[in-house]
This record gives sequence, structure tokens and C-alpha cells, in this order.
Amino acid sequence: MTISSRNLHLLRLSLRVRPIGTRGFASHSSDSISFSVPVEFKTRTPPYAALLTRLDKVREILNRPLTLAEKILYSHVVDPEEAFAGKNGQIRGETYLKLNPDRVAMQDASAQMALLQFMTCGMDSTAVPASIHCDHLIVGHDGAEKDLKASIAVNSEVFDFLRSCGRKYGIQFWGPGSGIIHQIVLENFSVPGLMMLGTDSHTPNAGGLGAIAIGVGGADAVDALTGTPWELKAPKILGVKLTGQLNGWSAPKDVITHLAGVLTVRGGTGYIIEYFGEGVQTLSCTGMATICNMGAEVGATTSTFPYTDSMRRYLTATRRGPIADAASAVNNLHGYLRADTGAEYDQVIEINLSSLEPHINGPFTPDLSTPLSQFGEAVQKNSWPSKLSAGLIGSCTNSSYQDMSRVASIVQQAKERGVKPKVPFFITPGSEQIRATIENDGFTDVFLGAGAKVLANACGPCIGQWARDDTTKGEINAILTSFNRNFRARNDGNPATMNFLTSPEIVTAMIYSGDMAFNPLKDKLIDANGNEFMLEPPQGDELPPTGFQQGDLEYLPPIDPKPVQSAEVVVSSTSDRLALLEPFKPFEGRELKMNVLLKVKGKCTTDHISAAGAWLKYKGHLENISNNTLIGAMNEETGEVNKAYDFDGTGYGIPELMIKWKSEGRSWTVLAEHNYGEGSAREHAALSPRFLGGRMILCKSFARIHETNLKKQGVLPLTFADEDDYNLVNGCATIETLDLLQMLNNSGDVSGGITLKVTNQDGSEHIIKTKHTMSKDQIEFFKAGSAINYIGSLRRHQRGQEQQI
Ligand code: MIC
Ligand code: SF4
Repeated sequence: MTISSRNLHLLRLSLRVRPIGTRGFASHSSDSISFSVPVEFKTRTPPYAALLTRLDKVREILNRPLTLAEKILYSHVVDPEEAFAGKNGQIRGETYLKLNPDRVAMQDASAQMALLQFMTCGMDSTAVPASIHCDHLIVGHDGAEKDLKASIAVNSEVFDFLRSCGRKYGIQFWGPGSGIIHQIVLENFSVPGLMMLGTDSHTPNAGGLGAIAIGVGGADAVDALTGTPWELKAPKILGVKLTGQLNGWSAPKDVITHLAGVLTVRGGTGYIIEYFGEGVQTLSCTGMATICNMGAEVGATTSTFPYTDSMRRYLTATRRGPIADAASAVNNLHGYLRADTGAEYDQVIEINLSSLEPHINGPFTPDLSTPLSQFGEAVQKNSWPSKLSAGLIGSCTNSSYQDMSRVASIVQQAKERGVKPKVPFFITPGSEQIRATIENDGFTDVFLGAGAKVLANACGPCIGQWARDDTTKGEINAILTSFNRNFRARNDGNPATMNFLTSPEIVTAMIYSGDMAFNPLKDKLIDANGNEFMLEPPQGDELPPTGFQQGDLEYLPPIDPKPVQSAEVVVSSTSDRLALLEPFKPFEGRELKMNVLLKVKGKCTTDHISAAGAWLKYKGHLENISNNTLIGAMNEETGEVNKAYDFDGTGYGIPELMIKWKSEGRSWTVLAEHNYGEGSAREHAALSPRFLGGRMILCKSFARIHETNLKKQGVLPLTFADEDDYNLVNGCATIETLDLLQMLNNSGDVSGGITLKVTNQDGSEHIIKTKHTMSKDQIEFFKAGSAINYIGSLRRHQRGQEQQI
């Protein structure tokens, strides 16, 4: 699509693009003396003074007490006047905000696509500080050393590509073995009051340090990387009031496993979860990160905590004392890092930490929550396996020093009684810093002494990179993990493996029994002499008493890498791992006419739409990875998985039929039920359908990140106005939009809805009403064919103009 210079001018006004070459934080007004930090901390400290100035403007307009999340988010709004004036205070859940995030983090699997898209925009460097983390592509099998070597050998092309992008554009590169994105972000970049985007759904982990950190697809990250304001509908705020204090076997994980049961996987959609109450001050910073991390599992936009002394201690322990001082000052002088007195939440849930018991969630969905005291009964009632087959701890959710030290205290007790784990036990440290510190403090020896396998500092089994050799595919078995997600087949590729999520402490206690009904709060184990004994509740330190070890310094990238314009980014044209992106075609300007390729039944997460595991290797190659599109989805009409039918009744694998219809020039749509696209931020779940000819997804409801990803890639996401209409449409039906053009021309306004005409193969016809949530900018993305087409042409035009001057 070509954009005329007048249009471009108008677009630029509406987007307020940051000029090329101005790299730094969202705002450039200088920090006042009280919040100033030494130069090496500059790009890691939010521009507090500027944020406070903007917040004052917001306050003038809204004139009401604000919650903490509102303060941080709204002070990152590009233009408060434009965003808030004349809205009668109706902001939450209604107003689209244009935001300038302070920083971006990307993990290797999603960074490939994010950077391939960024490259098409023709910029010399990123507009905000950014980091790349190599964590998802590392297999867990034989232990850290061997696995890391093997994974680097297999993935070197991708790692080299990411490293070269880092060099060219001045992005910090954290290589394989350095750690998991969210743990590294917490240790280095998250700061109270920061706003950041991450190309991973668990980016909200950084909320444990009081940031507003939001998981997005790569195209959204490109907004921030190019200095284009990033758009978000102002979330509602769910207040979670914590009272009391955790004790005994209960851990921070139980706050969120319990909350997931209350809210379900959809309950947080459209909300930021903001914790408050006196219980907050009793939690460690990393414990709060665990709670925020798994807020992704209830669909929340993000989660955050007010400033606590434990945050100050953690910042100081992670060698960021001056940032801690600045945060303390901005909070003490201006109360910036806590909610205003009298601030109102849209909903409040109260949790008493003192009486919270451990919870175990699963299988197959993170919100099926059972208190430990009822778990034995649930195992029997549901005929879940009575024996445990493996215990795994770590992942970005639970790999802090505190987690590891509490786990070590349990393993040590068992050792003293001469008892060994009954099932394989795996540990993934979250970062090189954690690995080195637990080694230094003797925990690693304790784990190895118990026969545990310590895997590389990476995602490993959590993302299906678990080369498991003790079970066969199809074998029903139960594992306990301290991870956050437990979708079918996620960890070992076996759809019959039931992953139950819980705290690392409970995983560890259970491996010594091997019995799924074991409850360490009341059940006994037998020691080496045949005597009964009970495990004492775990003990541990919040932070290492002798400080964090940095470990292998080779992993540490320069703090503020400068772009090297001459650096070459090489993508071989014969590679099956990486391929440069061809822009999608712009909108044809006609109503859409397409056929129903598939009606999906039941849960359809991004793991169903774009499977990980073995497919992770194709993340940088759109054509190759698209062969996995929707292979996990169940056909509503036949109950089969990965089966779709052509007009003549011939059955195909789902991507095969997509490829066939694409070659015939036939556009298609997929129908689905609730929370379509639940789970990860992976934008391949939007890119692949688009690449294979998908134009629209029609479902009962969407998960937030996925809905945005579809919009960014030029796919129209619609929801049924009446969800029963799902039953009126059959496979292969023809669907025509009747007022899409009107909606596009009216900048989204056809009362928020689009009318569809459905003609089933049996000739029956239906007119059905649907809803859309397209903002003005998102409509421009749709017209341009994708957000990147739109931003890219804007950027190239701007560049051309600057060169002329
Ligand atoms: C996950 O936990 O599901 C992942 C793998 O980290 C994903 C990211 C991806 O699919 O690239 C996420 O959470 O966003
Ligand atoms: Fe990695 Fe698992 Fe965390 Fe996703 S949830 S970032 S796969 S450790």
C-alpha cells in the first residue's frame, strides 16, 4: 500500500512517532537531581522526573485517586491530553492508550520473527534499550554441560543471526546458557515504575519488582523498537488484597495457583492485577515475581506490586543500589510506587496468606486448582495416576535463590534420614547468577547428592525441550513441576503426560514419596532404618547471605551496546531455519468472502495453534513452521485432531488443507470457542494462518495477546454477538462480510459489530452479528496488510524526507 505524504503527515500526527536517531527512554526531559543515578545506571532507571511531570497532567485531567498500575501506565502515555481529556473519566476498559514503553526484552524463539520484522523497517538502531535472550532452544537431557554444547551446535545458525542483529542494532545479547529471559530481566532490568514489553507471555514476572511489564507478539515489540507508540486498551484493575503472612509449607506460588482457581484462565482478561494490603510487605521480591509471572495463566494483561523493602533489598543485592535509592526517593517524596489513598479497583479479591494452604493445579489446564489437603481424594476421584513419574523444579516461575534454598532444606533433611528421591528429579536454575550462587552456597552438591540432574540455565523441559527417555508416547503418567503452564503434550511431547503445577517445595517433598496422594503436612516417610518421620516445613534465605555470584563473566553483555552499522546480518537463502519475510499483500478493498476450513472444538491455546517442542527450530522460517498450523486443534464436526475436510469430503491434515486452498486462491476462516489463543505470546499463531490464506478468525472469545497478534498481521478477529451462532455454521460454509468496508471507512464504527452472511454447503443461509475491537490504528494495519507494512512505510518515508533535508 502506498501512503500519500498528506496521509503520512496525518498518520504521523496520530502516531507521534519518535524521530529516527533519538535512542533512549520514552521521555527526554532530564531527571531531577534527587533521582539521578551514575551514568552506568542511566538506561536502566526509569525517567522518574519526566514520569512524575506527565502524571501531574494526568491527575489534572482525571482528578481522582489512582491505583499504582494506573500511575505507572498512564505516566507512560504519549499525550495525556489527547488520551484522557473529554472522556468523562471513563478510561478503564474503554479508552485506547498510546504508550511509550521504556524497554523491550525478546527471547530467542520469538526474537527471530520480531527482528526479521524490525529489519524490514530500515532503522539503524532501536529506539529504546532492548535485550535478546537465548533460552528456549536449549534441550534438557543429560545435564547442563552436555546439553548446552549440543544445543549450541544444533542452533548455531539462529544464535549467530540473533547475535549479529544485536551487534548491528545495539541490542544486548544474552547468549545460550546465560539464563531465562524473565529471570535475567528481574536481575538486571526490572525496576519499580518501569514500563516494558517482552515477546513472551510471562514478561509480567518483572511486576515482582514493581514494573508494568507486558507480554506481546513480535510486531508489538517492533512498535517500541521503532519508537512508534504502542497501543493498549486501558485495562480494568483487579485489586488483590493480601493479609497475614505465609507460613509452613505455603509459598508465594500458592497465591497464584489458588487465584487461578478462583479466576479461571479467562478471569483476568482485560485486567491488570494489582496487589495491595499489609501481606505484601511480608513477601520476598522473587516471591512476588512468581506471583506476577503466573498471572499470565489467568489472562491478565500484567500484574504488579507496590514498592516494598524486599524490592529495595533485591535491587541492592543485584548490584543496583543507586537505582534502589532513586526508587526509594521517588516513592518517599511522591508516593509514585504505591496506590493513592482512596483509589478504587474494579474488583477486589482478598487472600489471607496466614491460612493459605499449598495448592496443586492440573492436569492440562493451569486453573484446575486443588488444595493439597484435598488432592489425594481428587487423584482417586479423577483416576489420575497414583504414582508420580518425575519431579521438575525451576523455570522462569520458580528458580530464585529463595526457592532453591528452601528446596535444598528439604533435600538435606531427607539426606540426613538416608532417603533418596523415588523418581527422577530435575532442576533448572533460572540464570547463570543463580547457578553460580547455589553452587557456591553448597546447594548444588546437596541436589547432586540426591541424584538430581541439574539442567542448563534455560527453559528446557518447560517448553518441550525435554528429551525424556523414561516413558513412551501415549503412556499415561503424572509429573509434578514448579512451572506455570501445563497444556497437553507441552513438556515431553506426550499427550498422556499429566503435568500438575505446584510450588518447588511441594514438588520436592512429593518425589520422596512417589505417591500422588502424599501430603507432607500430615503424612510420614520411612527413613533408611525403617523408622517413620515427617519432613519439617522448608526453611530458606530470601537472598544469599554472602551475596550473589556472577558466575561465568563471558555471559555478561556490555551494559549499553552501541549499534555497529557495518555489522552484517546474514540470512542464507538456502537455510531451513531462517528466511527473510515477504510482506503480506495489502487489503484488496472489497468485502471478504471465504470458506470455513475448520470449526475448532474446546480449548485452543497457542500450543494447539502453533506447537512448540520440535517445531521451535523453525521459528525464524515462516513457511516451514506453518506446517504445524492448528495441528493440535480438534475438529468440532468429527472429534478428530488435526483433520479438516475439503468440499468433496476428502480429509486432510489441517495445514495441508490450508496449503491446498491457498494454492487454489481460496481464502479461509476458522471458527472457535472461548479464549482462543490462550497461553503464549507467540505470534506464529497469527503469522502462520495469515501466511496460509486465513483472513478472519471467528470465535466466542479471544485471549488478549493473540487477538492483538492477529490484528497486527492483518487477520480480522471477530467474536460472535450471540455465541450460539457458532452452531449455525458448518465446515466449508461460505462466509461473506456485509459491512466490513463501512467499518473500515468509519474508523471502526459500525456499533462495534460486523454482519456476516453464512451459506452452508446444504444451502441454508444465516445472517449473523459479530463484534470487533479494532482501534483506528489497527484498522490502518489491516488495510496495509500488516502492522509492519504500515510502520515500515511510515519509517521509510520519514527517512526519505530526512535525507532530503
Ligand atoms: C511459553 O511459555 O509458552 C513460551 C514458549 O515462553 C511462550 C513464547 C513462545 O511461544 O515463543 C510465551 O509464553 O509467550
Ligand atoms: Fe521459558 Fe517456560 Fe518461562 Fe516460557 S514459561 S519463558 S518456556 S521457562
